[in-house]
Amino acid sequence: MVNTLPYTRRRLLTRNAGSARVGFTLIEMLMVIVVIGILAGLLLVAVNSGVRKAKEAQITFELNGLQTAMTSYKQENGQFPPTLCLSSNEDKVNRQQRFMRHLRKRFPRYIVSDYLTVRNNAAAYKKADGSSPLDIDQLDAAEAIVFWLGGFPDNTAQNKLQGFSADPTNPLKLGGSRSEILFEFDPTRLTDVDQDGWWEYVPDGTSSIGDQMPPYVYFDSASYALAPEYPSASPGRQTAVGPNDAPFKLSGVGTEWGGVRPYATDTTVDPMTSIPVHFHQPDTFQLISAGLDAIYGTQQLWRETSNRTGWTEFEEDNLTNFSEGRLGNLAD
Ligand SMILES: [Ca+2]
Ligand SMILES: [Ca+2]
Repeated sequence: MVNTLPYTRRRLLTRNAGSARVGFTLIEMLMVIVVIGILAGLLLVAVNSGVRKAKEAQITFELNGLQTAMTSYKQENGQFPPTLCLSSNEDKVNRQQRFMRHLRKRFPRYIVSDYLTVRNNAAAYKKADGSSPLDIDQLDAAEAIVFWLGGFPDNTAQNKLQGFSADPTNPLKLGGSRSEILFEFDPTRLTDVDQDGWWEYVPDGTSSIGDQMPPYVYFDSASYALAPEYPSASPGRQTAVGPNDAPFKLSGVGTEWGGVRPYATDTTVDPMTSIPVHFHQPDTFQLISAGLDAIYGTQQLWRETSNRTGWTEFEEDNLTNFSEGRLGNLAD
């Protein structure tokens, strides 16, 4: 319609419209900047939250895979693999006997009567850097996962786990045909932070606070029933580890996660040892990731209800095989 007006009339309309707006005022500019700032902040929060959720989903997925592998392990071998570190206060001979009992159950044709022979056979376990483990009865709550599900490395720079020898009379030797492995470990995430020669397996990525992720840990209920002691010192680790120690936060060589303990369902303790006796998941096992805060926490009390007495903020984001998400979510 404007085009039907005479030329001068159109010029007037255009000039009037233009003179009404010569630019943004300072206040308008500031408002725009503030709005952009708020939007950017919201976007950043959304992105961070999305990244966090994606990382947690990845860990949960892997925990489910580890759980399936442990279940297959029991179907094939009659029992879940033992956690020896639970009993690090236990007499060393008892611990070695428990280890031997499990080996005989799993490899009935592996005829060895003494632990020393087993230990010497296990010395074949060498990593790509050529280092050997300290001792097979020192497998801790993190290392047990890698050893029992993954077996021995192939001794190349790949750090790839190849299961156990298919020779039933010496499953601990290297080379030859191998038994099927139950879980495919990502070689790039095998680590040995405590430098004892046994690998641990860490979740993918770094924590949300920038630390290296602590490894997955595993506790089986049968071991706990036999030796319900929280882990204490093991070679290369700091000593005093007790129920009241600081939360374990992995930040490099020399620190440790030996203090991480299985969850109990209530505060009932053994009167002699003051150790919680009611293992959560009493017939199976617990797999625990410290979550993205990289801290396991100290209270070890699993709450089905909203009563969080004794629950620390560090437990809130822990991921386990006995919950669908963070522990904190399910405690509400
Ligand atoms: Ca290790
Ligand atoms: Ca945590």
